[in-house]
Amino acid sequence: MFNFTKLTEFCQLIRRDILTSTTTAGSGHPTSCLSAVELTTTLFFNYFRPEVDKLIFSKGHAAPLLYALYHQAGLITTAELMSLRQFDSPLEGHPTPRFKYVDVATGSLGQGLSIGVGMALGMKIKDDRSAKVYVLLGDSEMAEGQVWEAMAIASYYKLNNLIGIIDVNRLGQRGETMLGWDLTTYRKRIEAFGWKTSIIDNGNDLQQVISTFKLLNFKTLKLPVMLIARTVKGKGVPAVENQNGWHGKVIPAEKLELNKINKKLESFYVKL
Ligand SMILES: Cc1ncc(C[n+]2csc(CCOP(=O)(O)OP(=O)(O)O)c2C)c(N)n1
Ligand SMILES: [Mg+2]
Repeated sequence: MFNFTKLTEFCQLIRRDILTSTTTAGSGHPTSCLSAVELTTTLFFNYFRPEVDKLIFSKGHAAPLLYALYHQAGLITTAELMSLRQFDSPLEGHPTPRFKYVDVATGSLGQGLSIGVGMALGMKIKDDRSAKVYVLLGDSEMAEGQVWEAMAIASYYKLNNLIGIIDVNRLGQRGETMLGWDLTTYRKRIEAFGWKTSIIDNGNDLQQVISTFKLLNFKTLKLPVMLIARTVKGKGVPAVENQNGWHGKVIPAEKLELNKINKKLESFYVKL
């Protein structure tokens, strides 16, 4: 387990990785990555075990965040990270199994939870008791009917080894989602589908995220769980935070002052 200080450093480094890799590539979805940094960093460094568990980015356009996590874990090199979206690079704009830590291609929104259900069911059949499946979903993605079909199946089979996280950053591709930041309605609907839920009022507050994960106590779960977290799209780049019109757009290098960011963070550079 990493402590708060270490996870804070990871979050900073991961934000830098997201921004440098997408700005260098000249395309990608940095604002969609930035909202989920605290959620996924806590999960990845304190709970997720790459050799045992499964991690599915159903909101596949946040692939640079996934690659940044593996980079900070020391499992891919900086050169690999910076090859994002180049021809012949396994780090495609959306995750595919060409990247060695990914089992399934995602990016066509709505499909990841169904895949997670299949994996979680498979683990049960194999009696693989401690293995878990984690699925990251976007809030606009929740409009996809397939997500709700997956939820119905998951509770029917009591898949207590399946954990979903919804990154409720209020925004979709072009404007506010149907529910905006109405976490209570998400909760009511998801519980009606037979899931346990847990709300995180500020999913960009690392301490809150850590506490919520601790409280969940994965060992005693009886049902699939959905973490519903209110976040800010673009978190960490004030000029674009919570702004419509920045979906799928890279932050121009001159806005980022990348050299300054790199210099400032150099002393934090850590590897597992
Ligand atoms: C089935 C499908 N329809 C449309 C798209 C295009 N698309 C890519 S990202 C996106 C918006 C996603 O919003 P949200 O789920 O809230 O994720 P965020 O970027 O806000 O984290 C859309 C519509 C897609 N990838 N898949
Ligand atoms: Mg969204």
